[in-house]
Amino acid sequence: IAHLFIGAGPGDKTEPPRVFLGCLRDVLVDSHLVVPVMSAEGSDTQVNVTMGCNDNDKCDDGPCQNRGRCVSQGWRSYMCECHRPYEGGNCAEEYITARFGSKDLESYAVFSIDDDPGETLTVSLFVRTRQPRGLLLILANSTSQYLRLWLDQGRVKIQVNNFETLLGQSVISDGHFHLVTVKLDGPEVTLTQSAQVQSSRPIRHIWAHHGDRVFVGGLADPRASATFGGYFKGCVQDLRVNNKRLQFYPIPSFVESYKLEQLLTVSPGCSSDNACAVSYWQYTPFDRQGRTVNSRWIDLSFFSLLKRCEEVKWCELSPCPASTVCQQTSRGFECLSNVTVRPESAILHYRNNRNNNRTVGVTSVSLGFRTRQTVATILHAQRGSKYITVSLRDSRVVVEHSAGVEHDNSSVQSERPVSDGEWHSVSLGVHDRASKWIINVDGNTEEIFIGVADLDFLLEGTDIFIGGLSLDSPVSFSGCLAPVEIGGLLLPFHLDTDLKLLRPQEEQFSQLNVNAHPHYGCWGASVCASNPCQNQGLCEDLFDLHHCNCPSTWSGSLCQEPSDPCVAKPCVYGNCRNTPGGYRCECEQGFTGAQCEMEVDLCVNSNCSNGATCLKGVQNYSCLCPQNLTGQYCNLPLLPVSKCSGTRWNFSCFNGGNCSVVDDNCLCLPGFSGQW
Ligand SMILES: *C1O[C@H](CO)[C@@H](O)[C@H](O)[C@H]1NC(C)=O
Ligand SMILES: *[C@@H]1O[C@H](CO)[C@@H](O)[C@H](O)[C@H]1NC(C)=O
Ligand SMILES: *[C@@H]1O[C@H](CO)[C@@H](O)[C@H](O)[C@H]1NC(C)=O
Ligand SMILES: *[C@@H]1O[C@H](CO)[C@@H](O)[C@H](O)[C@H]1NC(C)=O
Ligand SMILES: *[C@@H]1O[C@H](CO)[C@@H](O)[C@H](O)[C@H]1NC(C)=O
Ligand SMILES: *[C@@H]1O[C@H](CO)[C@@H](O)[C@H](O)[C@H]1NC(C)=O
Ligand SMILES: *[C@@H]1O[C@H](CO)[C@@H](O)[C@H](O)[C@H]1NC(C)=O
Ligand SMILES: *[C@@H]1O[C@H](CO)[C@@H](O)[C@H](O)[C@H]1NC(C)=O
Ligand SMILES: *[C@@H]1O[C@H](CO)[C@@H](O)[C@H](O)[C@H]1NC(C)=O
Ligand SMILES: *[C@@H]1O[C@H](CO)[C@@H](O)[C@H](O)[C@H]1NC(C)=O
Repeated sequence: IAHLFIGAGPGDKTEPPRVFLGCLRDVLVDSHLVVPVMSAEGSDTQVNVTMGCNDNDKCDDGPCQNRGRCVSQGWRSYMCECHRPYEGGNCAEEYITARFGSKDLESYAVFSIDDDPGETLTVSLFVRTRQPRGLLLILANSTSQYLRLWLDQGRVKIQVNNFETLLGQSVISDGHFHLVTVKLDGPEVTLTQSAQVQSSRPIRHIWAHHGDRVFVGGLADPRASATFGGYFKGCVQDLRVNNKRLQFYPIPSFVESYKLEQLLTVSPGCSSDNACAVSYWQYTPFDRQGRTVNSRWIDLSFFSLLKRCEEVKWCELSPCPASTVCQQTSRGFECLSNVTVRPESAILHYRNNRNNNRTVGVTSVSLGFRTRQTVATILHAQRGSKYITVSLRDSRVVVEHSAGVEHDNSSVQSERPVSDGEWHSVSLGVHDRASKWIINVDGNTEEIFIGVADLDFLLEGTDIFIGGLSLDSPVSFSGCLAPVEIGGLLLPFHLDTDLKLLRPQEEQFSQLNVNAHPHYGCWGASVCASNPCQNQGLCEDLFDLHHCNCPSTWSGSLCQEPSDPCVAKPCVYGNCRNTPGGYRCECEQGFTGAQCEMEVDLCVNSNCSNGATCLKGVQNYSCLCPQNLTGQYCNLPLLPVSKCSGTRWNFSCFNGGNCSVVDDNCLCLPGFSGQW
């Protein structure tokens, strides 16, 4: 009994086995087909042989995750070249990030070098932080810390042999991950950040040996750590010395790693202790469960994944009262609304919460309004001799301003009237080239200030009033206001206590007058409620102004006057005459109808008789008679030339005989006969 092996030899124990990988067909032994044949079930004569020949490149399926590069290995297998920090056969695993300095605790990790890395040493790691200072890593033997890495003003600083230092160019403390690589190659050290060489310099040789230690994030001694910026606060991921990993938390895949000796208050993951929430707590009355005195509450888990207030999607927490629109701002949110201010409500009073250290001054003021008032104060603020007032005078916008210097005051008035009950916008902005101000009304540039405008005082704790001149003065504005903005900050129409969350932005205006009860939204006065229109007139609300749509018989602003119907000239071909409660048309000849709009058809009831044809003429008709009729209405016979009548004077019937029109013969009196 002989054995024939196809595709692999007997007992091939080489690793990997030298087996044939591919397709075979038409394998004949003495004209017996041996391949391909189906072997019996359970037989071991065919192993890993399948019918058909349809293998494809395994890389076609894109097996490598996280942008890993697929490399075909023959027909059946592939290899993924992973990008850092991904690992594993399919690059599906990620090195577990270590969080240092959580809750401002001192934290560090220590690894031991258990081989001889030699003369060339490459240390690389991902770093994420917002702290400009902090100790990243120290390599030390029993006598010397021969390599130190720390952050100084947000940049990586390196010191080799206690002596030679090197500083990165770009700042990495921006909250993003940065791959930092330090290469000590013989007499030179090079710092690379995210594939960009930052700097390099010559050094004295260093040697890393078995037993050396790697300190990450700090040293056991806080004072020693403080020399290099203190304990690191941030995240480290995928730390490597040469090609060996320094894993804080092992991943399932096997990778060659140096041994972790110690891990102090380091935690896995890279959740921050969220700067936003922390600073948010500092000035909000929330308790730690997120509840407040007003039983406003927020879901704290919302913050746990986040870092900065800018990254919180505040509006998703629905912080604004109904009827307002939540708008995300760069560091928080605002509740936008329109508001109706009436003399019976109170002045709105604002103050900015910061009165110092603002780096950017006020370069714009904008507001919108809708009113029918011709004279009113909209906005007023004064600090010492500086002031600004936006008001209406003679239906026009007036902006008065003084920068506090004598004679450096100005007053400008818009050209177009704005008291028409429509929305209008007013904005003041710095003209970009000069330090002059431009006033815009409804997008039209109206005027350029002559003086030097300085509105920064509006942010310096100045009282700002909307609707009047001061808290004690009566409200002089009546109408609606759209959001008012000063220096990019909104003057909210709501009190802070109306919001479900306090606004987190550091800089903000607050509405301070708890007695102001403005009506949210824009509501005109109820001008039609008392139904001022008389005589069934319909009242139309035109915002603080009504209009009566009168029935035809009434006129006047309240439909109070009977209307003169003849004014409308209702008679088309005729004269209009007023009658009690209406009018009458006296038509011209040939016209008829209530408005004399119809031409009279004279033929309809014509006197044309005996089948005569009526012919229409101008205001008249005539009759076209059949042949044997005549007369105006064709009612007279047209006699033929009569034998007897035609001869009446000389051949008339004799002896009293009459000439018959019927047969033109003489009708004789009794006693007479004959033709005549
Ligand atoms: C008969 O009368 C006609 C017209 O009246 C006249 O022209 C004619 O001369 C008269 N003939 C005789 C014979 O009188
Ligand atoms: C058959 O293929 C499987 C999967 O590729 C492999 O694990 C097994 O070792 C193969 N069998 C032999 C005898 O080579
Ligand atoms: C420690 O490292 C430095 C720098 O490589 C070297 O000069 C020194 O001999 C080392 N000391 C020990 C005990 O290995
Ligand atoms: C304010 O009123 C204007 C005009 O009616 C409207 O377009 C705008 O949406 C309103 N704003 C808010 C926040 O309700
Ligand atoms: C304002 O700025 C000064 C100097 O720049 C600083 O000393 C002070 O602490 C700052 N105040 C606030 C409240 O930020
Ligand atoms: C400007 O100031 C002067 C006094 O300094 C004052 O008399 C004048 O009325 C002011 N003009 C305006 C427009 O406010
Ligand atoms: C028809 O004749 C009568 C009697 O002469 C007259 O009163 C009437 O106006 C005539 N009608 C028309 C349409 O001419
Ligand atoms: C038509 O005109 C004639 C002549 O002008 C007049 O005698 C007659 O009465 C008119 N008929 C009608 C129906 O107006
Ligand atoms: C007029 O002539 C028609 C036929 O043309 C005839 O039927 C009718 O009787 C005549 N009328 C008179 C008054 O002669
Ligand atoms: C002829 O006419 C007259 C007047 O109309 C009449 O009095 C007389 O009787 C008539 N004669 C005959 C024969 O019909």
